[in-house]
Amino acid sequence: MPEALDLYSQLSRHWAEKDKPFIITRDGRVWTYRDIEAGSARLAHALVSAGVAPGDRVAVQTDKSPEAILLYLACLRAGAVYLPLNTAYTLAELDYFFSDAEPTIVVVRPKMHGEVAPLAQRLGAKHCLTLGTEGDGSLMDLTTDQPATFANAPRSEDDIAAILYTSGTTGRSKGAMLTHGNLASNAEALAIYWRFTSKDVLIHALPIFHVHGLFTATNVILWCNASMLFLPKFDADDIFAVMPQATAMMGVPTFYVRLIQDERLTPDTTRHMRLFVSGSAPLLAETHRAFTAKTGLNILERYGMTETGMNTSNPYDGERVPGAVGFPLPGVSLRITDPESGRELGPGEIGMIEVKGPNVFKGYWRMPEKTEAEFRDDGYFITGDLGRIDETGYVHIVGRGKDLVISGGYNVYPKEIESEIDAILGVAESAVIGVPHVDFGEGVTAIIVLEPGASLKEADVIARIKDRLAAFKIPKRVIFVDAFPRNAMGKVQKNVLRETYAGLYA
Ligand code: MCA
Ligand code: AMP
Repeated sequence: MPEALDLYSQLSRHWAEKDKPFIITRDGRVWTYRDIEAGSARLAHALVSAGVAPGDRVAVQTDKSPEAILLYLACLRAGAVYLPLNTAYTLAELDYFFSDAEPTIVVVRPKMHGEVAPLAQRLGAKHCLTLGTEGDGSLMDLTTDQPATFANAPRSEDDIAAILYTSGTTGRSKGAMLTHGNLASNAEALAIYWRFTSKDVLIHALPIFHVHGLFTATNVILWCNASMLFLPKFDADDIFAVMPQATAMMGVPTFYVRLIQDERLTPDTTRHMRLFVSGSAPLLAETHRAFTAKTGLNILERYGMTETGMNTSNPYDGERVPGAVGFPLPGVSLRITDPESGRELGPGEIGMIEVKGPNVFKGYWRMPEKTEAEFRDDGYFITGDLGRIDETGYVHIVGRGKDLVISGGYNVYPKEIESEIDAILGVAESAVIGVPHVDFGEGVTAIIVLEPGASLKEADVIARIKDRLAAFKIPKRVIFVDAFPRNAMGKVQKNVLRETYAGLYA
């Protein structure tokens, strides 16, 4: 019989040590590989009993817990499409995701059931179930008496394993369809490139609703039959408490900015660690160097996207260059092109980063035109990031062709915030920009021109939008101006605004 190529089969093939801990929580609870096989089987039965068929979407907005990871595995096994959602998303945002993805089942935090269930029902979900952080909730109730084995739904490499929403420059979020093959190929490439083995113990402090925490971190650990120290969120006390048991950590630059300010970061506290990985946003060269000065260790920076998983990485053995994102991963082709013509550019020239490989997604959910627009005829995906390849082959990201702010590793598309602000009575127009921020890398900042006679204040603007947008998208500052700087075409010059307010969060 040919080997099954669905992600769960590919991961579980590596689980030789069944009694090995997969997840260890801060309070010492352990889920072994045997436990996750049984637990995900019970949850897969629960999903099927709730009416989930292969290809159906299961939308999940829950707090981080081992059971939430089991639910992800259960979806893979049932052939369902896992659709994780940031816990910061508001009801207005959920409305859009549910309308677009039409999930069969919605799983939410117990405290949110009252608010979300009517919305889920109105938008056609069969059930709105709950999952708490202590193995509680109506989803877990459905697992009682379910068998500990499950016949996995047959899935091919090309079937969709997950949809992750990523905002677009137009303000409307797009669901990136990631296949079993996309996720498996990236897990394998990273496990090999970063030398993960079953002896590794990863500090996992990232959220599990984005590619970084869910796929890059968790799938690599699953691929290697390794372990993770599972923390609810980034907390320096927790990180230092578990570090003596760990060998590796993956984080966004904000993790490292915070760690270098902590006097506990020393060669001694990090002596057990073989690898620190950074990604999701640019790691400042000064942060890289400060970390090395304090620990003697070099952070390994890599570059990825929701649509592609990881594309490039600094080398494990060779030089990890501060400010560079390294080389294309094995199997990934990367080129720099002229953004207008698509013509390939030479070494050192700055242009659009395009990638192709088994990691690159299948397309945007129910958006064939948008999908087509972001691929070249020869299959390369246009990332929207501007970069160059230096003479030694290292890729450098030099900016973004897309109007995007990255705050603490979360993407914020200005258009979405501007649309909400522009709808406020008294606002003539707004421009949302990212301004250097010591902690978050970039701070979301709104610049507003008011209608004549209007008298809105910063707090009024925040109050009007905070129930509609996730908290991380809310501007850290709102600034009022008489007029925007414009170019000859009348377009607002955001680069001039970024320069003007560059010192705002210094
Ligand atoms: C929290 N807040 C934020 C952010 N996080 N504001 C701006 N940007 C943020 N990232 C706000 C909260 O709403 C709250 O506001 C206040 O800050 C404190 O909240 P708290 O929860 O205490 O914040 P924190 O725990 O300090 O979180 C900061 C964090 C976290 C550790 C940087 O945001 C984080 O873990 N980020 C990782 C994101 C991530 O995994 N990205 C990967 C995307 P208020 O006080 O007003 O309520 S995947 C990806 O990008 C690609 C594929 C890739 O390459 O990886
Ligand atoms: P997302 O849409 O959340 O997957 O964010 C992907 C974007 O994050 C990329 O297109 C880049 O703009 C940015 N990004 C990820 N990793 C890095 C990195 N190491 N350096 C600079 N930007 C990065």
